[in-house]
Amino acid sequence: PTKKPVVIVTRKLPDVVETRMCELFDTKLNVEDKPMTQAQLVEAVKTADVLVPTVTDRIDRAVLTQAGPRLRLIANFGTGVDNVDLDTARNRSILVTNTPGVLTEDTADMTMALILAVPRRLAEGAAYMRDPATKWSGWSPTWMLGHRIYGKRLGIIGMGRIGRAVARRAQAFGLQIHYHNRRRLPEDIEAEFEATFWESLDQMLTRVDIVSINCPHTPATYHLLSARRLRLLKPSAYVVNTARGEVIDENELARLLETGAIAGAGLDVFENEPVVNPRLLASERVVALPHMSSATIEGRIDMGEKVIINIKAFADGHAPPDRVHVAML
Ligand code: 8YV
Repeated sequence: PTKKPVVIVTRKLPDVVETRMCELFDTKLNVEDKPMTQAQLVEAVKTADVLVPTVTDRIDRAVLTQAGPRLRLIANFGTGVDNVDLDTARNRSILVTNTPGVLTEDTADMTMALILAVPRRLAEGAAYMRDPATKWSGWSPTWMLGHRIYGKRLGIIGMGRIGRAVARRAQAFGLQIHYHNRRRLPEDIEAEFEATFWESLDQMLTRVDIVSINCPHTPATYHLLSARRLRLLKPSAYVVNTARGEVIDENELARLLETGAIAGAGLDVFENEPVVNPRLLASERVVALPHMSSATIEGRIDMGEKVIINIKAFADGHAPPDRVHVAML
């Protein structure tokens, strides 16, 4: 039998995933689940055949240029690969794989939850009921009023798997689907969602009531919702982001929320995680979550299975099924 590949996992994964990985590979686990320092990542890539990082590990040029000759695969535990310097990996012939598909529905559920929660002030109401300082004085016809979802226009930025899964849910809630994507979708898919395509993101932003970010973070989408574009939104508009914080200019978003120039935001991701801009947290118009859209036990196990399938294919000398090509992004 051929030698098992040395696999270094940077964070604690579900037990079933770790057990299976230890059966199949010469696996080094991170039992403490403390994020590795850059120095520890450099040590890891010097000895591993395969590295399994997560969104919290910066696999940048400095790390990759110090990788040992054995390192051939970075099997990212996550769908977004903006934590990995793909160009340097390619130049050094290191394959990169991700975990697409298995967190689509969970992420779309959380996106929909935020689309509902922010305009309907769900978090505010729940916090009010729990706060021992506020004694509920009873119902009133003009109190805690939010805004109707039904019939509003949702503008989805990025109509990939997750964007479409959001569209499917949103349609059931009576939202009208608008979208911006690099490529227009085939007619039959557009028809399924009764979706309106906007080649111009600027034009879409002036017309929609809720914007949902569902694109990856790449050099091309960094601050796609720039200060200028955010100012195109109607004052009654909401922004929801379950993709990556870097896609939005957060400072401008905070400013617009403070001045009431937009109505609210539902944010599961932030520019400098785990540091969150305090101005966003101070705003009652914001529902903030700690990067948990894909955080289901089922999803994490599925992600682990994907990682295992990719490593196994690589170890058996086959092309890993979820290889990420720079041109795909
Ligand atoms: C994970 C994510 O929490 O897959 C992604 O892109 O952001 C999340 O699902 C994270 O990636 C785990 O590494």
